[in-house]
Amino acid sequence: MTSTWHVLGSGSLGGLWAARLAAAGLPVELLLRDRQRLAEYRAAGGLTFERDGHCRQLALPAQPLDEPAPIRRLLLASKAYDAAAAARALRPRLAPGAEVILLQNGLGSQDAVAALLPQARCIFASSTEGAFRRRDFHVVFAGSGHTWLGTAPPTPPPGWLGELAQAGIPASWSDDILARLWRKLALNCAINPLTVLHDCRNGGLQAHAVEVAALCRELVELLTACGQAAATDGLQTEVERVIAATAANYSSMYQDVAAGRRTEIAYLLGHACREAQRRGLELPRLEDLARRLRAHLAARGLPQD
Ligand code: NAD
Ligand code: KPL
Repeated sequence: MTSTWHVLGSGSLGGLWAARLAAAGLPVELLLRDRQRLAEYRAAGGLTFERDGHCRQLALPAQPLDEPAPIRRLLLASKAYDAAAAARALRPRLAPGAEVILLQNGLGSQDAVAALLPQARCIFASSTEGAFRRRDFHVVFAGSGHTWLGTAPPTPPPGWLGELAQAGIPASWSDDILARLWRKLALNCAINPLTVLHDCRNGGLQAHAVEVAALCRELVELLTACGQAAATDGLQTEVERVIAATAANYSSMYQDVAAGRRTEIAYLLGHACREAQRRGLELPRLEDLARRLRAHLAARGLPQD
């Protein structure tokens, strides 16, 4: 018998997973912050899932975090800066050997959560799917992609991987999930902060190719020093390809800053700079980028971490 998919973070990606799992007939339970949030969810009539312009209302079961029932399988789909607090709140509910899927961008939050949950099997995820919230409890599927899942060190894939296929969630088990996460972090570091500082769409960075190339060289140096040489293969070419392929889009960090939302800088560029410092590496362009980005955030009254 399958375990219930407990989903914390009924935002963009959490909603996207919950809606597809439930539509496939799998048991899903949303975990909401408190009773007030639960009342708002019920008043909204459940979760609205929008795909290709069609909306579907899903009255998924939901409960507050402090419910006592044990959790065996958890999808933690919060922003990176909220993950540790969410894990701390759910720690008393996790059954021994519970599986916790960490669906956060960047690096740093996964280790923080794993340290808080020694009784759980923490599975890291890296996703290129796209979703956004039109309003509370209304999720829009914005772009197809793929999700890689894995543990560090690697372990055999879990039996429930087939449930993701059943739900139409494109996913694969990776024996080197850290390489996937580092590669995505490098892409995000080479693109996202510059789009904020140059106030441009991704394609606008084609006018700053020398700056992008210099950042890629430092990112290759950093990843290599971190034991992730395989993740540096063709990095600059891929960054240029992503810039061209997503030329008309605004990066996620650009969108966060434009909307006055906190960014995940601490888990992207901040993590890169901390790892460089820890290893005594001098990466002046990344350091300067981080300094300029923090100043930009501070000037807008946004958190610098
Ligand atoms: P989001 O802000 O849309 O959703 C996060 C949800 O978590 C929110 O609803 C928030 O209220 C909830 N939450 C946070 N702390 C909570 C707590 N203690 N209890 C209950 N709920 C809590 O974020 P998102 O866009 O889904 O992003 C999640 C992660 O996935 C991020 O790291 C992001 O970078 C990454 N990601 C997002 C996308 C995308 O297209 N949205 C794509 C790839 C990766
Ligand atoms: O992932 C991205 C983002 O905007 O966060 C891309 C499109 C790859 C740009 O870094």
